This record gives sequence, C-alpha cells and structure tokens, in this order.
Amino acid sequence: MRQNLFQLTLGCCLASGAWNPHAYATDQPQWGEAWSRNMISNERSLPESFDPKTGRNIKWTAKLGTQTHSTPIVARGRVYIGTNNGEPRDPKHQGDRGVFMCLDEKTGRLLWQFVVPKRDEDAYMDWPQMGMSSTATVENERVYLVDNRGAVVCLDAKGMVNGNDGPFRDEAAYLTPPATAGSPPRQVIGAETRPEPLRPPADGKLLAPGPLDADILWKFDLVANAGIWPHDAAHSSILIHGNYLYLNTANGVDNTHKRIRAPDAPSLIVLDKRTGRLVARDDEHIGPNVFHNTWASPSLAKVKGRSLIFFGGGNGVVYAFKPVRANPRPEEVLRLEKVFQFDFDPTAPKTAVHKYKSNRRESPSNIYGMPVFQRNRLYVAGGGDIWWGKNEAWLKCIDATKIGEITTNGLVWLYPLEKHVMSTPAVKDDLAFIADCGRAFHCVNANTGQPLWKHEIKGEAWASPYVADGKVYLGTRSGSFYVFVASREKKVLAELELGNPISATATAANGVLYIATMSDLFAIQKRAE
Ligand SMILES: [Ca+2]
Repeated sequence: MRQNLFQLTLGCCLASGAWNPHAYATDQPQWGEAWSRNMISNERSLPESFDPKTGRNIKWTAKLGTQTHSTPIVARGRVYIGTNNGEPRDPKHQGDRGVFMCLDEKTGRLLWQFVVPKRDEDAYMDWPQMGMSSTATVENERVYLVDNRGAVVCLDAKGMVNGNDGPFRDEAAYLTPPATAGSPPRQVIGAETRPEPLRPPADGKLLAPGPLDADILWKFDLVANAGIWPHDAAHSSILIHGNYLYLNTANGVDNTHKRIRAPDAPSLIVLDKRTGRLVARDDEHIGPNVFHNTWASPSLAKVKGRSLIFFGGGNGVVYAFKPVRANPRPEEVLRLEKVFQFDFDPTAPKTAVHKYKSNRRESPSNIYGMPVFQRNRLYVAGGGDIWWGKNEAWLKCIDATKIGEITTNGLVWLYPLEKHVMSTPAVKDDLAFIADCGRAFHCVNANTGQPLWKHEIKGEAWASPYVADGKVYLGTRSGSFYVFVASREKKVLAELELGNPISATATAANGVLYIATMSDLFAIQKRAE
C-alpha cells in the first residue's frame, strides 16, 4: 500500500514534470500525526544538525518568552506556539501572562499574539510564569486552543488586524488583568480558595485590543461551563473529528494535592467546533481517582471499520469511546459510549489514592502522553507521577481491536522505562521510540516490546521523540538536542547544546524543522551546498 502510494505520487510528479524533493512537504496543523497522534512526519530533506551560534542551517529565530512548554504548529503560512510574557512584545501587556504567538512562517515575524491574564486567586490554579502550555490545533482559518485560565478558544487565524469577528467581541475585558501590574498570586496551602472569573480592574479601564492582539471567535470556559478544578496548568491538544472537538479537561487536585474538589467534573469533553457548545462528556466517574491532573489528550483511529476515540485518564485507565453521533439535539449533552477500558496499572492503589502523595515507591499511575495508534495497536506511556508519585513507568502496547474490560486480554507487551515519563511515543513501522525522565532514550521492537537499544541522555525528557526523514529528533530539559538515525541500530548523528531547557516536541512542516527552547524558536532548514 505504501509502495503503491509512493508510485502514485512519483507518477503524478513525473506526469506534471515537476519532481520536487519536498514532494511530501505539508503543514503540521496539529500535534502529531492526524489523528493517531503518532510523533512521526513524512517531511524530507531535514538537516542532521544545525548551529544557532554560527547560523548553520538556521532559517530564522524568533524570540519567545522565558518559559515555553507548548509545541509549535504550522498551518497556512503561520507558526503558532504558546509561551509566557517574559519578553513582552507589546508594551501594553506587562507582567506575568499566558501568551500564544502567531508568527509568519517565512520570516518568524510576530503577526499577532493572544495574551491572557493569569489566575491570581491561587498560584496552584495557573502556576506563575508557566505561560500557555497547550499546543494549538488549526483547521482552515480557525485556531483551537486551551488557554492558561482553562478556556477553550476558537481564534481567527488572521487576528484582530482585519477586524473583530464574532460572535465573541469582549476581547478588551478578557485581556485586561485585575490590576495593571498584576497581583502577586497567593499560595496558601489548604486555603478555601475557589477558581473565580476574571475580575475587571478596580478603575474599570480596559486595555484596547490592537492589530497585534488575537481575535476570539468563541470561548468555552472549562471551569465555569464544565465544572473542572484547574491545577498547575491547563494542557490540552484538541482533536477535531467532523464538527466536533475532543479534549481532555485538565481537571486536577487542589493545592493540598490530596483533594479532588470537582469529583463529578468530566475528564474528556466534546464541543461543537462551530459554536463552542458542550455536546458530550465522559460518564466514567474518573474524577475521584485523578491522582494529579488530566493532562493527556485524546487520539483517534479506525479499527475494524469504525472510528474510536482513545483517551488516557488521570486515573491511569486507557479508554476507547465511540465518537458522538452526527446530530445531537440542541441543549443535549450526550454521554460518550465506552468501547473498552484498559487499566494501565492494575495492581496500583484504587481507593483513597491521594494518601500516596509523595510516595516514590507505591502510588497510582498518571498518563501524560497521548495514546498512539498504529496497525490496530495502541502504544501508551505512563506510570507513577513525576511530581508526586512512584518512579515506576512503562511503555505498553495494547490490542485496540478488543472490546469491554481488556486489562488482562488486551495487553500485547510491556516495556519498563527508567523513571517517570512525559513523552508520547513515536512508532515508525517496527520501531517504537520513547524518552523518559530517568534520562534514557529507548528504541523498542514495536511488535514484541524487545529492547533494541538505549541511549543515556542529558536531562529529563518532557518533550516527545519525533521521527522525520529517517531521523529521530529529541530535546531535553538540560537543553541538549539529539538527532538519531531512526533504525534498529543505534547511531547518534548529533548532540547539540542549546543552552536552555526544552519542553517542546520538534515539528517538521514544509521542509523546515522547528525546535523551541524555553526562550527561542528556531526554524531549521538544510541549506543548499
Ligand atoms: Ca478578525
């Protein structure tokens, strides 16, 4: 099939007389492959190495804030990335903010930015300087994103410069913080704070949106409209299926890390992409067993002719759901119909889970990365919790064709990792790649789970490995960036020191590789010799 497709593509190129080495060059409008979430790309002619100091293979560099935990997305001539306001680009936005930048793909110039005041009722609801850590999803001229306050927004890709498109027109109020300098957030553990709506400033004066500001088309507040409890940072990567958006809610513990304050809130919701209306939610009662937060985003694939939504809950259970039916009645909130559930860590504690907080040997398991689908199998990394749980973590391969309770009969293989894992796997044919927080990068036989090779990396991996052009790209929290050959044998092509931690996964689009450190976004392109 792959060969046929290649021959067909080659045939078309030859027929049109325009053979182009970048024939596979396309946008990357969502995180990972649509919608398997596999961290792979068909881009070609990507560089093996680069050097920001000498400019070798650097197309452009864009200044970000001081913390960047979001992965760059490329669509229709624009590059999108979340960061903080550590380096204010617009003098009217001063102080700590969530920032989401839209840059020109050709030059890296800032086209517009979405700047959102921090939650200041409790530092644990929107951690200081974290910025906007969600990764955007773009379809046509609409940009779907979860902001730092836990609002799902649909933004106009053209921004405010072509006017304030609606129905949402209250941008002035949403970009104005309660106090001009920003209030220092409170951090009183156990205090009876609650998430609150953004307060207007005491003097009533709102900032005026300008041509550098974002244009919100609609907004859905996960706190006010879905009842979730925000914790640390909102982190979602929205999945689009037909007219619907599927996303994890980032419902989490409160600042004691021992209480779930919104036990009935959904973990996975579905919104109508045209209006932002809540269409469906899960009915799995995951809330009480969320050990830390709900930070893993869903994936989708066709299994035996039917589409399934895959989701890793904050309770360490992997679910498959049927997508919502085509036309729910207005005002109806459907319950997602479950097809299977797989307990990722069946022997872990299942009751009073928060008493295992800070226990590095025994605790429930959390899932941070997305479930990756390839050839009827689901590859999921998870285990423990990097901040509050046990060290133990695994890469597990699940048979996605099973139905019902599949914890025992759905496991194909498991591969133990070094210590904690934040990454989503990259599965390329028979090879599965995963990086962990125990400073190990692994290549595993995707069919059997047998280890093939391992490489000791500097720093924890918060990013995911990314396979493109026969190479694996991976950045780490020590600021090291690795390029490996994507093969059964270990071969390190490059080990670079970028001097600043990396949380973002690399992204390839239109023949260019994008790598974000905490403070800079590099567009990297092979120069003609
Ligand atoms: Ca507009």
